[in-house]
Amino acid sequence: MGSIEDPVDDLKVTAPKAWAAGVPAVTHALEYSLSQTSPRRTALTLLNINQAEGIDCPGCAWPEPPAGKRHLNEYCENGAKHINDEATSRRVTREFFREHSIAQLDDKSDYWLNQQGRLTEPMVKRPGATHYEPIGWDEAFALLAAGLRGLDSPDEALFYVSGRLNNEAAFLLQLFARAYGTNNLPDCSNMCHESSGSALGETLGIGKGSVSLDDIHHSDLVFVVGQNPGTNHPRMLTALEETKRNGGRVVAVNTLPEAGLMRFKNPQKARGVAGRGTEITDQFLHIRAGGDLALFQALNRMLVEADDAAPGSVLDHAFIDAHTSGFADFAEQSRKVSWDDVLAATGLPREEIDALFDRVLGARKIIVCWAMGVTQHKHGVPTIREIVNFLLARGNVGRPGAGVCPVRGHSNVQGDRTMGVWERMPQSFLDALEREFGFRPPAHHGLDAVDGIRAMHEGRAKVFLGVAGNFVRATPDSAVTEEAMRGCRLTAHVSTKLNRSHTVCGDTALILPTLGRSDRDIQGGVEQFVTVEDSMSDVHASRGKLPPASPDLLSEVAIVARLARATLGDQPALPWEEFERDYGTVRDRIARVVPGFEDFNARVAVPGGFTLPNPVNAYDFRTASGKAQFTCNDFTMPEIPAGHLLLQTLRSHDQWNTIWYAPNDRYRGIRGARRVVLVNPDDLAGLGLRDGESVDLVSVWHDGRERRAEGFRTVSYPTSRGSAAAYYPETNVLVPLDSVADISNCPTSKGVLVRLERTGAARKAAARTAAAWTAAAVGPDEGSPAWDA
Ligand SMILES: Nc1nc2c(c(=O)[nH]1)N[C@H]1C(S)=C(S)[C@@H](COP(=O)(O)OP(=O)(O)OC[C@H]3O[C@@H](n4cnc5c(=O)[nH]c(N)nc54)[C@H](O)[C@@H]3O)O[C@H]1N2
Ligand SMILES: Nc1nc2c(c(=O)[nH]1)N[C@H]1C(S)=C(S)[C@@H](COP(=O)(O)OP(=O)(O)OC[C@H]3O[C@@H](n4cnc5c(=O)[nH]c(N)nc54)[C@H](O)[C@@H]3O)O[C@H]1N2
Ligand code: SF4
Ligand SMILES: [Mo]
Repeated sequence: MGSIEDPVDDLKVTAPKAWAAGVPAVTHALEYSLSQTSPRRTALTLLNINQAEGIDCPGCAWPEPPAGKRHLNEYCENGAKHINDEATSRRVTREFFREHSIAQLDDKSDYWLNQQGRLTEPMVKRPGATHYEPIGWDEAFALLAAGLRGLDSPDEALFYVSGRLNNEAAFLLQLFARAYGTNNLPDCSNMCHESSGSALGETLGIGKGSVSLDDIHHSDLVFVVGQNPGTNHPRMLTALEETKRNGGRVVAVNTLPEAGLMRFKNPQKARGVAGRGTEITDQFLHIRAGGDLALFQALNRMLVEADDAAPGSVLDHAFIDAHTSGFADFAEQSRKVSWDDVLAATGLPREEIDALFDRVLGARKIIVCWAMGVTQHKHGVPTIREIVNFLLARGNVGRPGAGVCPVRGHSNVQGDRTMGVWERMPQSFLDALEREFGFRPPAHHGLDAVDGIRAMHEGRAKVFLGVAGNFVRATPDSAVTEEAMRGCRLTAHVSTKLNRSHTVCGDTALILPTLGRSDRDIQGGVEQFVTVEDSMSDVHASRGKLPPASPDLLSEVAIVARLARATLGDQPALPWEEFERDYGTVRDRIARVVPGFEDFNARVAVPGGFTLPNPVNAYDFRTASGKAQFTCNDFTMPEIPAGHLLLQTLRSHDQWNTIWYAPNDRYRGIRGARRVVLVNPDDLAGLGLRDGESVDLVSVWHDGRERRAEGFRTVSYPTSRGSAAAYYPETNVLVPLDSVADISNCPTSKGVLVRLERTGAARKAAARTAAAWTAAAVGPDEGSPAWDA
């Protein structure tokens, strides 16, 4: 197969776009799809994606409209790219692994690794070997099983899950891990919406969103906080367009004026193709990084004070009295919020907050949506608690058109949690497993992603199994994580495509290739389907349509079932073969273990599936007090010492998490390069830097370890003062492992304190050190390389 070279670094910057989607989005989706596979396969995937009898989009977790109300093209540009990145015709074969040593592969970019195509057969790296070599499935399972059985304690193994995994395989994986004897089930949620789960579980009794698509459509006011839907949840713009058409308003709170927050041209509608599109945002609050807690504290103070002035006219006392606890303390704390603090933390003029407050007073039904701009901060959990306070105060929880909406990332990340992939599942779930399967799951909590890395690094964890995802690139502190991975006795990854987690591996390493969402899955001659749960708790089927990428692939269900059998034998006696043969038998077990899944097989057979009940919408709050909980949260804001910036590590338009498809970020006007750092022009000037200058990003953390990302170029950009933005995963090296959100342990990927050093300056400093060592003369000054914008 032809090798795909890295795009040449060739930065071009133009003005950020004022609108999202429209015709260019369709063109880009088709261009990428056709670069991967044939027009016929592209047509097949695109006709089936998100259709009731079709393939669930492997992209984000945004829900589909009810069956019968879907468009023929019920997908976005990025969904089309993701599915055809999976449906690619390119293949990674045993010859490929013979030609490329692991060291050579490790030198390649993440882009290059992904572009090689689909994995086709199981591979092993033996201790001391330089290359992966083929291995049969049975031997691969025996090797992994022996590795697991050879540990001193089951807690020396980690079972990582990424949110692409379907419900059936996720349920079996957690069953296997617990039958084996550990709750070590870290997942991508640990790095994503963990702060949402922590805050919502404590205050509302369930860690999920409470709204439906219909609620969004009929809300009076929708907040979109710390989220970039134009890129990351593109069909959310269709929903917000509908909100607008029904007379609702949208408020966006962001450190960047993202294109998708401003105006949307719906490519499925004539007016979106030809016209100006829909203004999405009625008010944009260009907030400082980490200022969201202060913003909601300010709104809460205003609500409480307005109600103090005219009791009963602002707050929903009937709701507060009947359904909540802790109001008096919350109100008292809110009255003390300092305006000086609020204005400093948000960087917003008082008039903008006043205008926002007027909108709030004018809205009976309010929804707050949020994503990584909120969860990945040190104070992500208190920020979300304060959002809950804000909604509870006017009774905006539990009724139509109102509620909490944490917008999930991966297509089945919410489902994987529902299935029990969590290191801290409640005892009631473990008891249900025991009743159903007749063994006692371990009760002590397992390790999450960050603690799992620490355990590997310290030699307390020795075997790592990753099912989907790219652990090495998704996690913080890349240098530390890589050491941790390389220190393992055995690492194994169930994957569709090659990635960094295969090149940074343990002493023995396995690549276990699997079917993707788009592949047809036949077991014992019978076509199987899998199920997923989206961000709004809709559960439905997904059926692959393409011939499998290789005859030697196994499904994820089959891999987990066979590994479990190889490891556990019949202790405990569980029907792993039956589970593999007929996924319906797995669903029967889920129906008996997981609340809300009664009659699972029958209800999921209906096109479009069913929606899990959210007790919050019946005013049933399963918290410690049995009521929705108001909380008191201390004011806090990130401290940014002079000469520093707070870096957020985020996604470009042309990437899916750790994998980038092209070095472009179309809506932000950046093309041809990813090692760029977006900085406010006034901050650039203050730092004595020019637009387009070559800099290293150096993170500042109290452990004294140097974390440096080299060779970035500054781009003068309208980000809020004091903040900078650069792409993940190139910048993960800068996020200290110990820098996590309070309570949730989520890495602070949106709040990394950095300084910018001229690349030339760094070289000069290095040269000076070298000179001091060798007492030789310093060479000619290279300065910073010439660059024109
Ligand atoms: N195309 C595409 N789609 C995706 C993904 C992908 O990689 N590519 N990933 C999926 C996954 S797993 C997830 S979790 C979601 C992520 O979806 P997002 O959360 O939208 O993803 P990020 O790119 O991390 O963007 C964070 C947003 O928060 C803003 N922000 C940063 N800091 C702050 C702050 O302090 N306050 C406020 N108010 N705003 C802030 C940033 O400017 C940016 O707009 O997307 C999912 N969908
Ligand atoms: N600095 C920084 N770090 C972050 C973030 C950030 O904003 N900034 N975001 C965090 C977030 S929100 C998340 S969710 C994580 C994402 O972390 P992960 O979910 O671990 O990463 P992905 O890039 O989605 O994983 C891509 C790989 O999944 C495999 N894959 C794809 N489809 C399938 C499938 O159907 N089955 C199987 N078995 N494998 C498949 C492919 O081999 C592919 O290479 O990253 C986190 N890390
Ligand atoms: S919005 Fe998300 S789920 Fe929908 S088509 Fe786009 S990527 Fe797929
Ligand atoms: Mo995510």
